[in-house]
Amino acid sequence: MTQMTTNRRTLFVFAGALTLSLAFASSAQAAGAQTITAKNAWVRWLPNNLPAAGYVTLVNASDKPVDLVDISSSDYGDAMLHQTVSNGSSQKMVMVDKLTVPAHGQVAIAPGGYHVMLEDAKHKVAPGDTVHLRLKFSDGETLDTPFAVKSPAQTK
Ligand SMILES: [Cu+2]
Repeated sequence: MTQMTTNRRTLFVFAGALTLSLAFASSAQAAGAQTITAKNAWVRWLPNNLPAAGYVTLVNASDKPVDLVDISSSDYGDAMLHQTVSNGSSQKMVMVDKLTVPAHGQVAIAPGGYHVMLEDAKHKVAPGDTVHLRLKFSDGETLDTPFAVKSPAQTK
């Protein structure tokens, strides 16, 4: 009797895991491989281990808005979406939880507006390098995006 209960429970857990993985596969399929694409991805590098800023334009090919909800990097310990806000003559940065890419539209993470603050480099990063950011979206899609590292002089 005890044996039967255990077997049944095992089977139940297994069925649950199977359903979950099937649901995951079908949602990834529904989203399509290329709902969001990234273009013009680059990093403004600063010397002396100062935080760098990542910039990219995100294009949404679908008919639904999609939010950028998380950013991580294998090259930096910390990657956060910030917005530069002007306050008269002064500027400050605020954290941004999510950024909406409009349906059939695009959003630019660009100087003067949004930037991806990149801190705590895991290894030496220099102009000419390529770093990778993983962008995660509200539809479950992730985008591994190469960013070209540029010196401040190259971006003027
Ligand atoms: Cu910042």
